[in-house]
This record gives sequence, C-alpha cells and structure tokens, in this order.
Amino acid sequence: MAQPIRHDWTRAEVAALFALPFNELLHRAHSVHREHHDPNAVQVSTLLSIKTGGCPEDCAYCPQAARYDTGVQAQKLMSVDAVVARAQAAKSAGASRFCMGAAWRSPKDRDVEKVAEIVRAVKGLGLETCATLGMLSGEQAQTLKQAGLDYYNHNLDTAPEFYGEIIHTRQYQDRLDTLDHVREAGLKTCCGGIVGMGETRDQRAGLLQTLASLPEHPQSVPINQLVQVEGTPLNGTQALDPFDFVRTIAVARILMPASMVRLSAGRQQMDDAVQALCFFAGANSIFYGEKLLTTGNPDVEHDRQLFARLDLHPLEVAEETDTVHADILETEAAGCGNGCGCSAAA
Ligand code: SAM
Ligand code: DTB
Ligand code: SF4
Repeated sequence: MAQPIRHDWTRAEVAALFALPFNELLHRAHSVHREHHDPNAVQVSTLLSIKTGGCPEDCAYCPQAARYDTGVQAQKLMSVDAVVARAQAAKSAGASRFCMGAAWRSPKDRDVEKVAEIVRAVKGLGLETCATLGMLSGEQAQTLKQAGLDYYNHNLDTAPEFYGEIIHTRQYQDRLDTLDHVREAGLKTCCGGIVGMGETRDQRAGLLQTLASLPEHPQSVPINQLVQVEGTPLNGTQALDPFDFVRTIAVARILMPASMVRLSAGRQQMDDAVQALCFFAGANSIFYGEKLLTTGNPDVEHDRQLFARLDLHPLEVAEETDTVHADILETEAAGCGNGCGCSAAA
C-alpha cells in the first residue's frame, strides 16, 4: 500500500536518505515510483525562450545575466504572432503544452499584460501553457491565471544557506513569496533546483527538504544539472559525481512521490547509462528538442533512440503532462503500434 504523502521530512531524515547505500536508495525510490507512476512513461516537454538575455540578476550559473560575457544575444519579448506561430507548429506536430521562458528579474505589469495576451492566444489553440518569468506579485499571478496559464516555473535552485553564494540580487524569501502568489492564484507550480554548483550533499538535502516542506508539493520538480557556460562565475566548477546526481533524483522521488520529477538541464553532458539510472530512480519527465533556453539539449534522434533502447514511451497528454513533443509521438504512431516509441514497423 502506498505510504501517505508527507510534508514534514526533517533535514536529518533527508540526509539519511542521501547516505543510504546506492542500491538501497535506488530500490526504495523505484518502489515509491511504481506506486504512483507508470515506470515506463516519461513526459516530454519543449521550451521556448520568449525573451532572451539582458537580465539584471547575478545568478552565478546563468548565461542570460547581462553582467556576464557569455555570447548570448539579447532578444526582446517576442510578438504574440511569432510565439503563436511556434505554438501552432508545436500543436500541429502533436504538442499539448507550451512552456515559455523569459529572462526577467520580475516582469513589469505591462510585460505581464503582453505575456497574458500571448498565453490567451496559445491557450486559444487548445494548448496547455507554462511560463517562467521571474518574481511575480499576487496580482500578476492572478492576471496570468485569468489569461489561462496552467503552470508557473519558479525554482528555489539550492539550499537556503547556499543561496547567498550563488545569487546576491534577491533573497530566498523572494522566491518563496512568488511561489505563494502562484499557488494562491490557483496556478500549478513547477519548482526545483540545480545541482553541481559546488554545494555539499547536505545542501542538496536542504534543497529537497525545502521543496518537500512547501504547503503543496510542486506538481513538477525540475532537477537541473549545472550547464557550465563560459563567462559565468560557475564555469569551471568541479563536476558532480554522476551517481550523486542520480541520488538527488532518487531522494526527490521518495520525498515527493506524486510529483513529476524532471531530469531537466544537463542531459547533453550526461551518459545515456546515467540517464537510464535517473529514470529508474524516479525521473519521469524531460525536455525534448535541441535547445533548452539558450544552451543545448540532446538531439531529437538521440532521444528517440534512447526511448527505444530503454522501452520508454511518452506519457499521454491527459496524464499530468507537459508538452508532448510531436516527433516522439510521430515515431510512436509510425512504429510498432505498442506505444513504445520504437521505430520498428507494425
Ligand atoms: N528569470 C526567471 C527566473 O530566474 O526564474 C526565469 C528563467 S531562468 C533561466 C529559469 C531557471 O533556469 C533558473 O531558475 C535555473 O534553475 C535554470 N538555469 C539557468 N541557467 C542554468 C544553467 N546554466 N544550468 C542549469 N540550469 C539553469
Ligand atoms: C528549469 O528548471 N530548467 C529549464 C526551465 N526550468 C525553464 C531551464 C534550463 C536552462 C538551462 C540554461 C539555458 O538553456 O539557458
Ligand atoms: Fe535572470 Fe533568471 Fe538567469 Fe537569474 S536565472 S540571471 S533571474 S534569467
């Protein structure tokens, strides 16, 4: 029988999970995973950067911060028509949800009005919508909700006590306040963090314990591995042992059993075998498509092959999904007919 979902994990309990023998941890995580999810289904999402670069914040990992020379070309907010064209193309190809990112510290009310217009238009195509725009006021969250926004992504990024070493232009509490506004507006939350920024294992426990102590577990929990970008202060950080990344996924799965755990940024730098371990440990969502916001992601053909090799299939749209990418669906439709995403003929 499934254990009740808890919101009272202590930091010591979470640290003890991280310290379990690897096989023990994976066994526990996979058991929890099977109680709540189809272990062979992975939700696939696609991102679009609708406003790129030029951000005034100083997040030490981010290629879009204006103060770092990273070669990212700043681009102002895309027009409604341009976004709708991308959304329509995604829909025609079979997508059901469209995720839009903007490099803002916090949007101005007039920016939110413009994004609300975009959201209405995208929603009008019959697509689910997701946005990540920085800090929001309660009113701004409500405006987006009224426009038809379904999900809001806002990451806590790391443990409270490590946050000040990564970002100096806002406080941890600012993030928590926005998450309150998002939840109170009735939006679903997508909230996770980044590992591999030089944090300790105990600090990874701190991030996950904070996420699991929120009034509601985020419906979606993105676990990003730092993508090291030249020009950012974190470029050159000692790479994380891949098994510590897998442990982070496993502990997230145990703490937030019903949430979608997204194996998010960093897959391009990750072995297929490590990704397979992540899926076993409870990851059941990925970003699909050659680009995240400004950095690369595995190419589509590689991911198709990976799904086929691991007998994974994309989660059906109705089952709590993000954007289901059409190419995988098309492969599935054209494949063996078992819904496995393989390219074998029927
Ligand atoms: N500006 C908004 C904000 O910070 O909330 C929205 C866009 S921001 C790029 C969204 C998230 O991308 C960040 O919270 C961070 O978790 C993730 N991210 C940014 N740069 C990254 C990197 N180099 N590696 C991994 N994740 C990254
Ligand atoms: C999230 O947690 N990861 C995505 C999404 N939410 C918006 C962003 C990853 C960005 C990686 C760096 C880049 O491509 O600029
Ligand atoms: Fe700006 Fe978001 Fe990048 Fe921070 S993570 S610099 S807030 S775009």
